[in-house]
Amino acid sequence: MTASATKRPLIALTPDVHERSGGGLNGFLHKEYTDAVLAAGGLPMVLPLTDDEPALVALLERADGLLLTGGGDMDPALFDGDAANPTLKSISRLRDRMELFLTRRLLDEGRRPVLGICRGCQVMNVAAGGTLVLDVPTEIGDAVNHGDPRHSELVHDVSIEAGTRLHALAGAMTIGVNSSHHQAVKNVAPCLRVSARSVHDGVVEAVELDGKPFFLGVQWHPERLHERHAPSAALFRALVTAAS
Ligand SMILES: [Mn+2]
Repeated sequence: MTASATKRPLIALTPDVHERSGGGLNGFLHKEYTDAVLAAGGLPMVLPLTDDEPALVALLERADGLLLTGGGDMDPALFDGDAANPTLKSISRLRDRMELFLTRRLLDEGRRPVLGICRGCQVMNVAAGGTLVLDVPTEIGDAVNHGDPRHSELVHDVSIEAGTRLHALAGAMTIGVNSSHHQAVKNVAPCLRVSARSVHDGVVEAVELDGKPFFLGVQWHPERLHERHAPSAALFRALVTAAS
């Protein structure tokens, strides 16, 4: 039975943060994320930008799954990183608190699925006790350009680990991906495993939890590719199916 033949699962999405020029913050989300969830048969629900934990718990109770979206850097103090690193950008401690709370809650619950995209992949790793590369170009010599402005082009290859959930849903050992990140997973959290690496330089491009529940993060942007890139479409379908 397809997702649309029954009640369509409600997928909560975290908002990105925009600092207004006159002060204050906006929560917003690029349309590609909600379009990709709709195309996969889910109903997207963009969460308010808040760290009000009782409200987040109540919102999460309505949701069947969670999508952690892309955005700025996490505060390195969360994983003993160098807070003075000059490459850091767009840090929002409010967003960090919100997303770590939601992610840890579902990780502890162990029932509903979580998909992380770009920053979302990094949030999953930090939430579970891992660390991040603060800046791929300066910390990883001879890296390919992971900050490629051609956001909808397949700009580098990733090698997928056999036997992972990502391998099962991508249906290939090597796939091309887009890439607009300057950070990446460094030390993988104890409960997670690497499910893909950049072929050229070994940068971690996906992590996941072994077995159930569905808890998978990818470093690329499948929401910008899903209409014409089968492995990216499969990620959203897998999230919606796991939420059904
Ligand atoms: Mn990349």
